[in-house]
Amino acid sequence: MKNYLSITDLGPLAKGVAEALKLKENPTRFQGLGKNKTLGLLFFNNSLRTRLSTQKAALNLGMNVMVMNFGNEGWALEFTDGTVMDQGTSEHIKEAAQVISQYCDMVAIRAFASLKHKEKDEAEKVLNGFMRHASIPVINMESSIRHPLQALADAITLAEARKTSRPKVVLSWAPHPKALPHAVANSFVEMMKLQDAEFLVTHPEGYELNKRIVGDVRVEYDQQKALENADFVYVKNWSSYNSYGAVLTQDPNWMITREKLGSAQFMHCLPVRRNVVVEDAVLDSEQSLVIAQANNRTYAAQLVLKKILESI
Ligand code: AN0
Ligand code: CP
Repeated sequence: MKNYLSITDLGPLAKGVAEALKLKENPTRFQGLGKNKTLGLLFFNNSLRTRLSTQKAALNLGMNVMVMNFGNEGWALEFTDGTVMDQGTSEHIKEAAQVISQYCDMVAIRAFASLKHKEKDEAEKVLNGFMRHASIPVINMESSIRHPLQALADAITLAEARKTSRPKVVLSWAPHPKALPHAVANSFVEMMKLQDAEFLVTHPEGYELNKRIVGDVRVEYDQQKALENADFVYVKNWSSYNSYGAVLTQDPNWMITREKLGSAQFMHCLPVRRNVVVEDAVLDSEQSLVIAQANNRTYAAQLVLKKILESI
């Protein structure tokens, strides 16, 4: 594998999940593979899990890691070709990507959607800028459209926690005071399309995700109906896609409660706002898989790094 931009870059998902679970059994087995190889982690946005789990994965493989926060520490980058750079930006992606390619053997990038301009976000200027101008493999640590390391960790968690061969999995929108990106929900949908499961999405009207990603996945606007007999409830807030970036409602009736969850297992990518998205009683119960999901981020990243190391 050369780059990891979406879950489909991995090849057969079940095989990848099985390999990640093997890595989890003995995380330092391939310590020699990453010797003298350097991973660069570039953050244009905040992170806890992605930053530490990807670093941990690299260390498990014997790699060196360099981390840079572009938000406030790097030069403001320009992404448009032919611009007269007499405004806010100090360095063009052309130079930055080539320079980083000399210091690192692969580069991982986090650059969220602005949620202001749909077309600009969907052009993925940061990720694609590095794809175009870097000469090393590129890994997506959450871009405007996708968060495939999260989706892979979620697939690993589902494989570990499933009690039936074809579980019912529901992706439910939940309220949040801020406008959040669509990437986690998009990648979860893309991953679930590769699973043998009964999968549906529930959200208030106006919160339809990108039709090109959802395709013919069932959408049920009645949350209670959607959650009936669910085995897994994956919860996430996202802002409106059609009214791009808008918070149309914060209706607390969409919060996940213990009563709504029933006997299902609860999933969330974290960070989560307690008693807004989901009540304490769920997060503090045995039915919550959120800590296991965060743990599996390490093995998801480790599988991705290993596959790229094997190709360079
Ligand atoms: C981000 C999001 O919703 O995409 C990151 C989640 C992994 N969450 C927040 O900004 C709270
Ligand atoms: N789930 C996730 O990506 O968390 P961070 O934003 O803390 O990296």
